[in-house]
Amino acid sequence: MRIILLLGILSLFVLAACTPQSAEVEAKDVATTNAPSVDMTIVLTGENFKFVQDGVDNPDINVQVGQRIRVEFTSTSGMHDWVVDGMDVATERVRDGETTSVEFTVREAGTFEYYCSVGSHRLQGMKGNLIVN
Ligand SMILES: [Cu+2]
Repeated sequence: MRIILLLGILSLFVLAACTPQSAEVEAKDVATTNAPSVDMTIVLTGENFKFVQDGVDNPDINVQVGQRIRVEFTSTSGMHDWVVDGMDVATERVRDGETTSVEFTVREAGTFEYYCSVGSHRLQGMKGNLIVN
């Protein structure tokens, strides 16, 4: 009887010592690894052969190093995409009425040409400048 009581008390100590506290830690880690929030959303349309933002053709787009940028791009006529020269950034190609988007974080200051990579659209003037300050 004494032995059984002793074992019972011992097992309580063992259980208390082994109770994990790692569940809370893991939950915090998950919360901090969510996708970064967007600092600026740029809405652009494309047509033959120019980009338009708020009625401005091939606008200068000004952003800052460190910003998370989202570009929402819609073709209003023809097949187009939006590509940034010198950055690993490009949307899918979309046709009339289709919308796509791309998100990226700006890493480097400078002036980068954005353009449409379909056919000879870039040569025909479908381009502008992404200016990073
Ligand atoms: Cu195009």
